[in-house]
Amino acid sequence: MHALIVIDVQNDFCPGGALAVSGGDEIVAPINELMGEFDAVVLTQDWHPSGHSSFASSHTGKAPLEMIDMPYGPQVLWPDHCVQGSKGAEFHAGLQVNRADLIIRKGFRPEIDSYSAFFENDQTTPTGLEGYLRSRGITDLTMVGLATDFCVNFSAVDAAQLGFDVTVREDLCRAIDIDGSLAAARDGMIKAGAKIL
Ligand code: VGL
Ligand code: ZN
Repeated sequence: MHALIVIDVQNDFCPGGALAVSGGDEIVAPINELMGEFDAVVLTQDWHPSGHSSFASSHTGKAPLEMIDMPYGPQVLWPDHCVQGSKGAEFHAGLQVNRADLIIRKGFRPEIDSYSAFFENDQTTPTGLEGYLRSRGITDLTMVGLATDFCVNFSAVDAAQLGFDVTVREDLCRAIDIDGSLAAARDGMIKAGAKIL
């Protein structure tokens, strides 16, 4: 059983959004076309309360893309994005959301960020996705979405470490790429055992 995992194809990660990823909207139509080839389709949705601890605006004197030390380790600070219930948190209007079997939300705990679809950034708090996939007998995952070097990367590494057979369709992902983060993400995904296409 093979699932397509569509990571964070939301307005705030597309051109015009609060944390726009260059070309983020280009992947929407080809992702829709791919959905029919899988036994299951799962969408993830970055879903932060306002004032989330990953927002630079929540830390006096900090600007977006600066780093901060959280109890669980270093954390990049972001512009306010994907605030629960906002337009920016909605999926891109062209994405075929109706074809999803499951939508999993992440990043809803104020004090902890969650890039990965499987574990929050403390690398221990589960989102529940692993249990869903296993109980459906899903062993293989193809990952697409935004952004290659953050949420796709963390999701792919966790999935590979959990023992899923993971393929990242890099042509159906777009990256933020700060300070070599894309190259580092590629290395990390390959080391974890994910295949990059
Ligand atoms: C993401 C930064 C902050 C992502 C989410 O979807 O890659 N990046 N929140
Ligand atoms: Zn986020």
